Amino acid sequence: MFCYQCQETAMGTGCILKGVCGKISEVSNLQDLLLFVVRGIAVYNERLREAGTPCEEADKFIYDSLFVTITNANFSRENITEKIKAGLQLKRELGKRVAVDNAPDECLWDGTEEEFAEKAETVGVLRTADEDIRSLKELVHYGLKGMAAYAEHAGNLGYKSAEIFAFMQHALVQLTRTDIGVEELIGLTLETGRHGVTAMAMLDAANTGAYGNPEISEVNIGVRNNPGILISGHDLKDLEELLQQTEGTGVDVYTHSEMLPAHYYPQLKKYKHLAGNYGNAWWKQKEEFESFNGPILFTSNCIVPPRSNASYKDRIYVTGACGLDGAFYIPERKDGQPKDFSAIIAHAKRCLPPVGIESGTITGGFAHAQVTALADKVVEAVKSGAIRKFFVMAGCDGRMKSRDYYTEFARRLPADTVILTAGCAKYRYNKLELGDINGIPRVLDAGQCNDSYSLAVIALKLKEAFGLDDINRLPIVYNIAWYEQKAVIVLLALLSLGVKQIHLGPTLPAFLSPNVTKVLVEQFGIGGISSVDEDLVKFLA
Ligand code: FS2
Ligand code: SF4
Repeated sequence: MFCYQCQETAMGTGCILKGVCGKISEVSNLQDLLLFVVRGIAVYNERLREAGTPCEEADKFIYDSLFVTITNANFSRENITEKIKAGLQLKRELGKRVAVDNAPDECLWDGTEEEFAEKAETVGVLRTADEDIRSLKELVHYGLKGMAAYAEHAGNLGYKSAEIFAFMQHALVQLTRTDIGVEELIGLTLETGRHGVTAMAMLDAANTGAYGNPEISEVNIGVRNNPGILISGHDLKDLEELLQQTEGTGVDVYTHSEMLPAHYYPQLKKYKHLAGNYGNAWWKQKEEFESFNGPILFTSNCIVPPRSNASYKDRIYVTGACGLDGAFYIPERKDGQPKDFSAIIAHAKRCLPPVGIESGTITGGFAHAQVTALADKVVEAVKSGAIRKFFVMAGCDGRMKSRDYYTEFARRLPADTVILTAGCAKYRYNKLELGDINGIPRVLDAGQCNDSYSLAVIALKLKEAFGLDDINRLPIVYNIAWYEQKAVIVLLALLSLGVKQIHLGPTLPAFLSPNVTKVLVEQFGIGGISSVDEDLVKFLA
């Protein structure tokens, strides 16, 4: 195996024996093979699209498979093997419908399960010898994975975009090319960012269309005295159906990590048994799931494989793109019917109520509509000098000790600054008492990493309100934490909107070669972080 797609990659260079995330070598290789098959399907489907007859099943298979390979989504050998088999079958069918001249190996190769392991060894990241080409190809792949996650959640709410499917597949086709150069790949990277904005806007429309605009909300972080189900990941449709099916059963529903922003939506918070947010960011689950007592449902990435002696390992349910050997899989919707959550609900009834680990509330719900409603107040506070600067501290949290930087940075920001956040990075500081400025909380949580679009909209609205011609003239500093590939598409989206001087930490991606990093530094002013002391001086200057 060789995988360097996330921030926690081994030694800061690449996981080669086993993933720091827990992904075993065999699964990592199978994921590479799945991506290889997906690229072949994209080649065929692009031809079909040119002929005016794209295959919808291929559209779905492609984004679903990209999502499956995102960090912490799917650890199941069996599940990924089945996906490869289904992909090969789909590829055969597409091959009967359309001819491809000079077809790449991605189209030509076929094989049985016995042959998967050998082929997988040859189609991973290291298949590309040139480190800059490899770096850019992987950067695009990772951006597409993030985009696929957004497409999948939006798709579950009935929102689809032919433009996004066409671009995703076009990009995958370009990634099969062995003659593609650095310039072309840089162009493709920026194009990925542009389509990332479209995908994020679509997901925003899907979420707000289904559940209303997020509004300022107090979320309980304590527990009640009923059995509960803890739902993690990002899929709001799964949560809604779980809430509908648990209503009146005596089972409460709690959110973990990135499901927290569900509490901000009017059409979700109306459920009285949506009891609160339990615990912290994804990486703390090994301790927090022990004391939750009830079953846990993963709806998307954020899985940490449990230890062999974990008390909760028989209480794990997965659905959607998720996979974990030994976990109970809740099948997809069929014929317009909701998913069937009866097994997890029955399981919850046999469990004790959760043990409280915190008490009190946290406040969130500052997505673009809510902030726009407060715009006059915000603009006034900036004009009067009550707010000196905004710090976009969106992105991911993770296990590394170096991420204490973000808690310390937030704690030491002066009282006339406001943090704009989205993603699980917020757990580094959303329980600090940072106060407010004229009633505006100093931490404005727009939602999930999937809602980072809101931060872009807020910046564009502020630019308009201040009559500026350049988004970079706003008093906003970008100090973003990344971990996995959804943060990659957010970064590319921000670059495509013209945002410069983004600071990315706690470390720069291992997949950026020195030359590619140089381009990002020179063209976009991207930088890393240093110490809290140094950065406070630099960013406040
Ligand atoms: Fe957290 Fe980052 Fe889980 Fe998001 S690790 S913010 O992209 O997917 O949440
Ligand atoms: Fe390593 Fe991250 Fe890849 Fe997991 S996802 S194998 S931790 S680089």
